[in-house]
Amino acid sequence: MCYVFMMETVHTPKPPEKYCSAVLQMCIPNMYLINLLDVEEVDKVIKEFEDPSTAELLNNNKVKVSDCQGREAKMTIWGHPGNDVSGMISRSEKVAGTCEQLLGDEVYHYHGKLVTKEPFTGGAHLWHQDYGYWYINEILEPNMMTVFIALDKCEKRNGCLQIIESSHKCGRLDHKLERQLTVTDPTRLDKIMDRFSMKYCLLNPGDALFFHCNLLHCSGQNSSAYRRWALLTVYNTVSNQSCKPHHHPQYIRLEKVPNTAIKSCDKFTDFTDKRILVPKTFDSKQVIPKTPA
Ligand SMILES: O=C(O)CCC(=O)C(=O)O
Repeated sequence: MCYVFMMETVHTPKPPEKYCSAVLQMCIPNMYLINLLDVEEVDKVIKEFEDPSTAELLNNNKVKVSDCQGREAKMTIWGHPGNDVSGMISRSEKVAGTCEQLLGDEVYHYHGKLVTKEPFTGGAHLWHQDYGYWYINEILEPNMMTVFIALDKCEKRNGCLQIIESSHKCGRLDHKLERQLTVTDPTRLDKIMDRFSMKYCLLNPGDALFFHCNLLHCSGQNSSAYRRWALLTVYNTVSNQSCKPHHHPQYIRLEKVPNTAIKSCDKFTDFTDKRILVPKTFDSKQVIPKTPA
């Protein structure tokens, strides 16, 4: 496994040593983790999401939001990692354990999602900081992060992630609601773009980007013939629970698993424990019944 820190371009075969959150915020602008998942692991999670019963469940619960460019951004969101293959990824040492090291505190699973951009129709995600959303949920500190895991090749033509390097150093920016999308104040965004560089995150399946919740990011539409799916998994720190109950879970101890649990997991259709967010109501308490194996 090879870690590449953008900017510093440090290649190291080992997971990073302990980083405190100040280091994450100030010194590690963005981090690519190349080959987070190997081919077998990627195939397993894709097999899970393409399984007809899982696909139906995911499709029936897709959150669809206008991208203000004539299409919709689509994703299925769940609260808990669960015991299926994707849950093992979110609970694994190489994902959750790395976030714990980077954030310098015990982490819990804040939510996970499958973001789907289908060929020719995939919608865009406008410029935002994830903390732009989570601030509204009354989470007081930006001590949170997202792991973006490419399940398909991510290229410019199919709407890869774009980031503004080091933009998390600007702190939390004002966001406004564009239909249902939370987007960064455009005047401030222009100024940030004059000073910081924008990068396209060109990723192979299994590559991942670990990024701070104040890092500005977006992604374009998919007008190509190539699907772009990504698994995103989000962590909050235990001392940073939200002040108000909302559609994402409060602290529940994350039962981490060894990395080998991804390959040994044989649960492809069991979403019982994941608590899928029901889009219309945003009522994550609704329990989706177990789908037949
Ligand atoms: O998957 C993408 O292209 C971006 C998703 C994203 O930024 C989000 O869900 O907050």
